[in-house]
Amino acid sequence: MIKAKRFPEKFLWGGATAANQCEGAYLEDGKGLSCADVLKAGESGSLRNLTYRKADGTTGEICAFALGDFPKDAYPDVVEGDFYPNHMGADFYHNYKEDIALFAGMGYKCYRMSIAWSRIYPNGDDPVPNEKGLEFYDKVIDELLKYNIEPVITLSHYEVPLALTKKWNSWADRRTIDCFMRYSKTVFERYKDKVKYWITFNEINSIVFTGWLSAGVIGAEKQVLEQAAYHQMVAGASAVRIGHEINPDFQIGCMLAYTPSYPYSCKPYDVLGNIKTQEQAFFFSDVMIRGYYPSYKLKELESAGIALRTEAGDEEILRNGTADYIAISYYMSAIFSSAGDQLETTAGNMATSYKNPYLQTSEWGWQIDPVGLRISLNEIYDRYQKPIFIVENGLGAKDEIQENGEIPDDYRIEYLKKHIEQIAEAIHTDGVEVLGYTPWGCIDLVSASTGQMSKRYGFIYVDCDDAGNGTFKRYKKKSFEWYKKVIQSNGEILE
Ligand code: BGP
Repeated sequence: MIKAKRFPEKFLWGGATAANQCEGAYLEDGKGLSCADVLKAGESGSLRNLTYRKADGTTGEICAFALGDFPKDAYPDVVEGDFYPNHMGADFYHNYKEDIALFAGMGYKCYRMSIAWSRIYPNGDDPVPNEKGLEFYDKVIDELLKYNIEPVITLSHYEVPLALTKKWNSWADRRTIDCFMRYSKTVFERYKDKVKYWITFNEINSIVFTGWLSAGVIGAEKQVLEQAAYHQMVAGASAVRIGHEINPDFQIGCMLAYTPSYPYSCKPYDVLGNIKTQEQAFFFSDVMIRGYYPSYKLKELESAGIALRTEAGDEEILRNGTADYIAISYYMSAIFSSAGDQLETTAGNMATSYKNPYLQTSEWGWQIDPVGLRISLNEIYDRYQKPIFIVENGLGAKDEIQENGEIPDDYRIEYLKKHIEQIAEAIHTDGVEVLGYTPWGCIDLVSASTGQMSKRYGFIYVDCDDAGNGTFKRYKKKSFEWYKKVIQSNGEILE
């Protein structure tokens, strides 16, 4: 039996989901459309398309991860007859009581979820919030608290109200900051005595790879995406300040999709290029933790001929709204090589990577690297000395129910065990402050990148296939009982 060291007393074990991927009920109780609602499933595991409608009524689709050629006279929209997996998700909206009871059955200390902005402000800029939307989250949060599960809430997880894209291309326009502030204030005030942990934007650095999922932005021009990222960071810092005014005990984090990058060789240009690659993610946390645009970013913008549109007072907002902790998702590591195309590539979270000969990959080509998680924790903690919350990690796999009803997902247990061992090392050997661990998709849900249900991450199986057929009944996988023991022993028993 592997015995890891016990984790800190208040370590937050739990699981993570996002509203757009698990709730379903995409138009129920006054919810508006969001940027996730126009995404179809990708063909056999490839990246997803979004659908659009042109002014003359004709419709079409385009890869949501490459919007450079988005037609000028079109807007993203739901097209009758097409199938949109997020419209049903895992139907958490109608099953939240049963699902939370299952989370409690595993002994969760926390549950990372997101609030769908489009349930609260269906058009993004409505003058008053949709009470029905708030009532749903009242019920979910109260249900969690009933079991002493601490809610950890992401304000914006790949789910911008679609109306804001139609109006002014969403985060590319400064007016979206005010809309986001109105929304944040509404939920901060509503839950000020019930929720302590908040995250502003899911994987804020993902805007580099997907302006659509991340920010509801059409276009691939650097100018547009840099401006949208700027607006999100000003909004994130404002949310931290307003949140602390509403409740000084709030812990408000920023979040990165963290993929540590290794130089392919000790060639100085591999090492230098690797540093520059890592700055693409660190730029976001540098702003949100240190409170200002770093010099390397200013130089990069200058040499790209980009002048951001800013307003007086922005610098102060960024300086005074630094985040309390850093949340990360961690799935894989990557490699930087100055040799370019001569190396074999593999798929990854948002971006392709060079293949690392020392690592295995998942069925979707993501490189499995538990030590990379320890490396990440060290790199981030060394840079900021702020607590880190691992709010996503996990293995997407095709689980099969056996005839006897069991779902033997030993590969997932193995994956998570190896990662937890490395977290223990980071805490006990390296002295990193880690707040908690919430494996991704703790109940099966729709994949963000491919739209598949069959890319499953959960401890709980949901009977639904890629075409939305199934009973939506919930089944415990083998990993369910395993994770329960991990939590019960506070990380000491990993077998
Ligand atoms: C992260 C997202 C999640 C989630 C996860 C797994 O980047 O924050 O929303 O989906 O990746 O990715 P996928 O669903 O594409 O397998």
